[in-house]
Amino acid sequence: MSNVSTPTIDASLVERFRADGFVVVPDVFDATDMDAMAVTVDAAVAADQADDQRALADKSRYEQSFQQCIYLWVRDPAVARWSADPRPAAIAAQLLGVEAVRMWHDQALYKEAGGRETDPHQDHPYWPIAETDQVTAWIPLDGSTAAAGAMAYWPGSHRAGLDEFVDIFGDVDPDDIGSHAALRGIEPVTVEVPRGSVAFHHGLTAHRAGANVTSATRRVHTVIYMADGCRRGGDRRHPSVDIDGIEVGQPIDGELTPILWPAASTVPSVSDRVVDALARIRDYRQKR
Ligand SMILES: O=C(O)CCC(=O)C(=O)O
Repeated sequence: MSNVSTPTIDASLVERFRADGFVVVPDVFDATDMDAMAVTVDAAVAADQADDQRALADKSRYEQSFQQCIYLWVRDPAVARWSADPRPAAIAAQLLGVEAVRMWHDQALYKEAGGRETDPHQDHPYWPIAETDQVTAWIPLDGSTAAAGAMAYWPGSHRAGLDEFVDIFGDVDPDDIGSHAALRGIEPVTVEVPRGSVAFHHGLTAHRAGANVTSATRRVHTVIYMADGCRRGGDRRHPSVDIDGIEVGQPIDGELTPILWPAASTVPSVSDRVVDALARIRDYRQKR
């Protein structure tokens, strides 16, 4: 990990992120990186989904938006190498304007061919984190196109005073955050991301993704970063704080939330205790 050069991004990208709540940073990874990352994440997703042979039509409404494979880094050291890559972590720190960032968690989001749209939402309301200094790196392993389910963002929505839980997990259409009074007059912008580039969005930015009308799976890996020093903000359950016993008000600094920038000399890993605890609550996403 120590031999990759870490980018300092142009100030104009930081300004755009601060204004819009999202930004595409070009050429974070080269083609060799993307090939290797895709092979690695594909294998981890296949292992994660091995027991699930259901057709898309038999899945829940939420699962028809994407296969959500969370904490792949914990179970697969080959994925950990990519989830802990110092390049997007360094960019996340620059975007947030902080010295150090931790991982909140990683997840692959594979939208199958024919998969429905990802409903509009903000991320921060799903997380028991007091502060709102989080940013997601959304890394499309093939690049993203509107036809395959590119992301769309409401520019400036992270500054609109909105921190609204939208239940995208159930069987009925959720509230439409796009028609919230705080977002009046703002239209979502669909962003196609070239392969090797990374789209970053703030934890309060309202976003959605289109349906995948192509015949191939839209393959995306993501890493969520938070400023070091963020504290547990409530008792909403979440493995990233529950397993490490982080109490409300305490800084989030457990095994599951390692510092990713400044980069360590070795890829992070967790103890068997944490691996076992995570395996026991693999179905936590259905309980939200
Ligand atoms: O990839 C998607 O369809 C949605 C991604 C998303 O909501 C996120 O990364 O926060």
